[in-house]
Amino acid sequence: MPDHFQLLKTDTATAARRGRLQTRHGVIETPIFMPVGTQGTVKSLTPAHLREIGSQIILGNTYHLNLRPTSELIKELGGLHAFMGWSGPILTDSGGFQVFSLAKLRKMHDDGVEFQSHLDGKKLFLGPREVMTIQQNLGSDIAMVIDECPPWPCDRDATAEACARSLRWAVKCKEIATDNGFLAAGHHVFAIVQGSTYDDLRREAAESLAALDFPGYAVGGVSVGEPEPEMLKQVGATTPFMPVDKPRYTMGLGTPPQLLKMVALGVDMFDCVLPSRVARNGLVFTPDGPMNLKNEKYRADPRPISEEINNYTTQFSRAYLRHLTVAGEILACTLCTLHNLHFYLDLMAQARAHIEAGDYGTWYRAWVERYETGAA
Ligand code: PRF
Repeated sequence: MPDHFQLLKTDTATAARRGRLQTRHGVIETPIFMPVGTQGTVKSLTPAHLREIGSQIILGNTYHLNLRPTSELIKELGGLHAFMGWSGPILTDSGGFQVFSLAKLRKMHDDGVEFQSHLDGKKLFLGPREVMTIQQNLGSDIAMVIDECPPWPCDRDATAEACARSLRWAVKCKEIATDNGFLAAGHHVFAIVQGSTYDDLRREAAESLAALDFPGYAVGGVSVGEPEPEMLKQVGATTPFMPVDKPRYTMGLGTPPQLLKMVALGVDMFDCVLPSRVARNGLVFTPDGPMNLKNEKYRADPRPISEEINNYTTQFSRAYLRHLTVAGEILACTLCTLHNLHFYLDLMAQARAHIEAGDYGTWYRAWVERYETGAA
């Protein structure tokens, strides 16, 4: 058992796991959701808000922070934790995926990807050396390797090529992090398993990466447009071949039921912009499904978003939250984001408690059933 990750309990009826991950900035109890702070801020919240709702770790983005204000500047100012006033753990994505979703004029090379900044058109390059340097400048607690995420759908040959390139890049990232002392200093580097919809390619990628003994492993290339059953099938085709004694992370998803279903498949860590993004549009989560605060039916509704949830936002009426949302007030973003992130963090706290109690399987199925049939 590696000393940075403790597997405290594995569920018997599902593949759910209860774990504990040690980082340079504290311990993370898993399963866990990581609020997304792409630009060095979880939009509309202060670090004090994040702590109040129980955030254990947040996510930052190499691609964005390196374009602006640059990782060199952040390093000069003491690293990302000091720069943004967040003293807890930070995971950073490597930037390869964001190049594909945001940048212009991309060109793939064997040693990295060439692209034009979506901000000012400047020509840039990201390869293993660059992403590891940037994440070291940021002071990331968990740095991701650079990978190539195939689009959906993607033919088998192109997928195999992306897997081969991602494996070469992962080897290089680990070498760099070993040689420059990043790993020895207690920072973690996670590998990413690609393979699109091809189970055998995912298995091969997972096994090759497992042999390299990374501190953690991610499922990449899911939730890129495929239907939910396909997404879950891919996660389920990957987790059995990931090391049991290392944390597992699915990148960039999903809805509350999807998180619970992935926990049942043996995933420990999640991030997603969904709860914070939809909050800014007046959509809030409840145990009976999502609630659109813009709906006219809440105009004079004195009740909180949910009687069962206790957070800062649930002291206010639906009518007040609807008013703020319809009026386009900044406070609407803050209150709805607080609520949605608290909802996700609390859902993971409930999952942890039920894995410990040994009834995760029955609990999560009942939770999903209520959420999916509810009329919030
Ligand atoms: N790779 C990286 N970041 C990601 C993804 C990926 O495949 C995804 C896909 N779900 C989201 N973010 N590096």
